[in-house]
Amino acid sequence: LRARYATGKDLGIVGNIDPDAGADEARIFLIDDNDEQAARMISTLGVEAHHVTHESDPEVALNRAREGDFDLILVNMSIEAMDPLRLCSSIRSFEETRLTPILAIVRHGDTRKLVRALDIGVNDYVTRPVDKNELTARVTTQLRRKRYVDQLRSSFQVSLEMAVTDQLTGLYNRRYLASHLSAMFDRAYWTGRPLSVMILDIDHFKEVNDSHGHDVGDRVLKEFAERISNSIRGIDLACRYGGEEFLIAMPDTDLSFASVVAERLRQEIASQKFHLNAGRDELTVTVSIGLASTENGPEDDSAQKLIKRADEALYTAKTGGRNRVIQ
Ligand code: GH3
Ligand code: MG
Ligand code: MG
Ligand code: MG
Repeated sequence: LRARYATGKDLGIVGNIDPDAGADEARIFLIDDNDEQAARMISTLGVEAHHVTHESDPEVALNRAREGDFDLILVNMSIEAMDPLRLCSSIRSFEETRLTPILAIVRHGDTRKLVRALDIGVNDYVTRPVDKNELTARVTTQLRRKRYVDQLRSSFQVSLEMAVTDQLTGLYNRRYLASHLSAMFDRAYWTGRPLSVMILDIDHFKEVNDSHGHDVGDRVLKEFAERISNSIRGIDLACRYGGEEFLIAMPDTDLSFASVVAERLRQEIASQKFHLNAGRDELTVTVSIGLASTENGPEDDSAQKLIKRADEALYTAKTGGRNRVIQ
């Protein structure tokens, strides 16, 4: 998640869609069993510095289309070894080429085939004999559109990830937790399986900031989040709940198992020192943990109540002396 977020950010694409970015490096796939016509098209497209791959066997072409990561696929609609309409609809149905634009090459006057091709999802067409300028113009249009859609999609992906991710730690943020935890709760409710929640609050964290500075505090939070991530299962949900507070939701987990996990985590935090300043300094950090589980009683009728009870247990852990797990 973090890697993709960083990649999107590096591209600088948020709010900055430029359909001409990288315009000269298009990969075009030409499926045509008419070698003479194919050669003419390749030389026309070559002038635009596009990289053209040609395949005359439609069966082979289907596999190459899926593997080639092409920006545009040109299909001769008079190809003989396979129904070209079936060829186009297969290209549309594959996950890898679902969104790849298809430009059909249609015999002049073959309106019936053209209409069916457009119906299947072919994006545009040129008629045979192919006019060089028209081919270039229509290819350029499709490539621009493809680049625009690609950029929109990755920009949307970045926004989506930013909306659910805590910037400092890379964990989910509290906003995401709200929606996801109630879904987890509903599932636990209907399946009758336990759901446990633990809230972790670093002890005397203000003192870490006061004696080592805010940057060191940030680094401790990052490492703390990493240790949490490394100690939970794939189905568990970890989020940064507040400044130095974290929440872990564990589906299919009863209170006794959750307390084993929490106790192991507490001990690991307290015993493994946090390394600061490139390993020159070490710092001991402790954490207090409050636990609650759906199996505790019928009063657990919402995710909010579950959190509230974990929070109350955390308060007891704090007032009881910190560095402990309370359920
Ligand atoms: P307690 O054991 O009662 O939890 O004591 P505490 O000092 O951890 O609790 P308190 O709530 O008094 O202080 C939390 C501190 O966490 C205060 C705040 O400056 C710090 N903090 C919150 N968010 C961040 C952050 O993103 N970075 C850093 N460095 N510090 C943060
Ligand atoms: Mg706190
Ligand atoms: Mg506090
Ligand atoms: Mg604290």
